[in-house]
Amino acid sequence: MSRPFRLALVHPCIGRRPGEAYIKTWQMESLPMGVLAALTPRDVEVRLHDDRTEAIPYDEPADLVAISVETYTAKRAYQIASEYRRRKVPVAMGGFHASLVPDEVERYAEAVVVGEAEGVWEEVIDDFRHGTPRKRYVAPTRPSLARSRPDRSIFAGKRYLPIGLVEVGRGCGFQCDFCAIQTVFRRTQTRRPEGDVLSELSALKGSRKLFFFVDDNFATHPRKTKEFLRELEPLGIRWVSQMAIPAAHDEEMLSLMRRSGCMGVLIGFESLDPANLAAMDKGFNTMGGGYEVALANLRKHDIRLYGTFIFGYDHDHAGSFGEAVDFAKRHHMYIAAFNHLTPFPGTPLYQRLEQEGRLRYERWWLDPAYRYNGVPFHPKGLAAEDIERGCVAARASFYGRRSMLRRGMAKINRGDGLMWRNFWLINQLHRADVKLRDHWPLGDTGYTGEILNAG
Ligand code: B12
Repeated sequence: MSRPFRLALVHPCIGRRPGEAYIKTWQMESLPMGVLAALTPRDVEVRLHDDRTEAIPYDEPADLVAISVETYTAKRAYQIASEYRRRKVPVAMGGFHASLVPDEVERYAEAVVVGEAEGVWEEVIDDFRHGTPRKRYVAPTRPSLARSRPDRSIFAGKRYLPIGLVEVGRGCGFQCDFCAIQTVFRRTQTRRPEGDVLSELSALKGSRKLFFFVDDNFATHPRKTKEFLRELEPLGIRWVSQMAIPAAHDEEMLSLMRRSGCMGVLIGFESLDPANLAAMDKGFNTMGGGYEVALANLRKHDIRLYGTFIFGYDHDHAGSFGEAVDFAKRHHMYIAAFNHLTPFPGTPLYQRLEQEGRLRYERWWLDPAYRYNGVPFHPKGLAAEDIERGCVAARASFYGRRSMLRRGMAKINRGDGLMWRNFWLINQLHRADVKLRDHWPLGDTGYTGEILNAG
């Protein structure tokens, strides 16, 4: 009898300094790998190696390695691929970066999948099994997500944060100029069958106290979202997700969200300056009376906030950081992110900065001098270093002890026992990350081998 085909799935980390622990807040279940495992024919032997939580056993026999590549993890993914290539194991790559810049990724992979895995992955496996792989596979535009329930058996024994990641829909209808989502999904959203999501949640309910719906914009289709929330309510779970401001002006939506167990949402405020918002094609953030009205609505429905802010658009100035931090503190945000603007390849932002000659590196994600938190372009009005320092100072202030205490004692954050306990844990983790993340390397700095191109 012939032995089964062996597939190794690899989720790369962004990078590491040997001997140092990886960023804790980034260690969550790998849904791309879970979905890939689910799409893989049953007679294939599948293993997951998560580079964020464990060492990769390169010498364990494998017939094919599949690596998920994001822009921040590209350098590390190419290092890992080289290790396998040295052992004559072929590598397939996919994911956001592969979809954004397939010509680059193709240099380091025997096969690259552009777009979603649904609809092409079985063909990729079949071709490798028969020794006839193609160099590039392009997914049909927006395949059905009917078979996208992740196979979580591959997560067994991995030490992920205890939050259940579940997808309801994929994509977002807006076109913010910095966002990789709109570039890859062209402003469309597809949704998993509701029954499938609900049965996945029912099965996980006993082992997860909190769920994270990883949708790019949970409320993209208000009518369908409301239908889903009505079905969700009887399950009695706690959940958090991500959405855009318009939903915060829809009180029926907020009420349904709360009743179905919504504990909080991530909202991209990005900037307090309408001129910056207009420049990023996110003018809709100021709709319906602006942030204060939206935030009052969320408070009224007891929905906590994870606010995210971006710095580096042309109208930012030295005071922008302090203004955003004060705003986040004043509104007692549960957590908040203060990041520099990042030009991801393929986005309208990247093209604009490239045309204006403002990119500091040819490809920042592969440049040996580039580190996490480095501003990879020439901003206007502020120096790149001012933005880097401003972001770190904003995080340090927001996660400072006094701010944590004030926010932690606010009514909105105390309202639920589990979420209140989590508040201290999560804020502590983010507090520790402020220093750790700054200048975190891309790629493993201990990697001494060559980066090997695929044939
Ligand atoms: C949840 C999430 C997180 C979570 C955890 C993710 C995890 N598992 O560890 C947290 C909050 C930790 C996080 C952190 C960050 N994230 Co994030 N995250 C997401 C989000 C919202 C969902 C990811 C997900 O699980 N999707 C569901 C799975 C099933 O979809 P998928 O990953 O796209 O995979 C499909 C295809 O891409 C393809 N595919 C993927 N891999 C492979 C591999 C092969 C071989 C094949 C064939 C196919 C394939 O098939 C899959 C099924 O169709 C995405 C947005 C999105 N829609 O994906 C952003 C996203 C991936 N994150 C992004 C970023 C920038 C970050 C951060 C750098 C943010 C920051 N500044 O700190 C960090 C980096 C962390 C890290 N890489 O270690 C960007 C990446 C952009 C890019 N160009 O690469 C995204 C796309 C968001 C965005 N708006 O641009 N993130």
